[in-house]
Amino acid sequence: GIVSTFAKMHFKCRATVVPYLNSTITRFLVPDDKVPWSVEWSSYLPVEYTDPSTNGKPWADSNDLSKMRFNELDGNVNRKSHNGDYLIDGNGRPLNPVGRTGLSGRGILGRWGPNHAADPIVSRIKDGRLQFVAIKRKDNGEWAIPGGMVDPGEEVSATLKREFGEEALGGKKSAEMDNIWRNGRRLYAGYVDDPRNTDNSWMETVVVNFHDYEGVMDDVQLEAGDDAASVRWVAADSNEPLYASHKSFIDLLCASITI
Ligand code: RP5
Repeated sequence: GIVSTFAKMHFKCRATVVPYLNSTITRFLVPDDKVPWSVEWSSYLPVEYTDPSTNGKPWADSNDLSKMRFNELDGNVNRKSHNGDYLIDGNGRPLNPVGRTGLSGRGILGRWGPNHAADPIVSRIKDGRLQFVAIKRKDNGEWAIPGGMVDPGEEVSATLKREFGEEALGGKKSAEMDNIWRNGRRLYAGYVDDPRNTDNSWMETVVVNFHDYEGVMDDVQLEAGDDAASVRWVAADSNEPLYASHKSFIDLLCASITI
């Protein structure tokens, strides 16, 4: 099925046509057959990169990995993967569960190992077509589901509402949205093929669909905010490219809703 396919191979985090986000770094080229760590590749020389601007940030790990409890809940930082236990290499660094990315280090991500996010898909049927709310990301200009990082100790259900509010409702409170948040359906939990992933840091997410059966969203004013440059309804069956693995998530949505 869709899930097992896209969580077993990655493409966007191997791209060499564009430099790594906010840098001039280009990844070491990794062909498809060399992605799995189980395939020996003695001449593999990933580029080492940890964005210096992340150092000392409250949301970022230090570079002393010796005290981090990988594959566990480490204080209030969740270092467990949705995909089961991940490996630790000879230098004590977590290994990307899908495989090589051509870049080692933490990149621009905050955590060594999994970086947990949540993606709310707010959907409706309008004029006979399934639509969902999408935002345009400020970091790379791509259209995306308005997801975001789970704060340490935060419940995923809270992250979903908070991120949608910040990015798609301009940070404004909306009483109508309470009806939407009542019925969530989990579509996916696991690895994301995010362009920021490295050999040692990667994105994971929980995708939850909130389908508007009652036309509640007709009275909700969408407004871009925070990390979003714009917001709009997008037809789920349009073939618009989306950020990271988001197109696969929308495919799961399409497969689960009858029009
Ligand atoms: C993606 O990055 C996830 O699917 C989620 O949409 C997003 C979270 O990162 P930020 O939007 O906070 O940068 O991998």
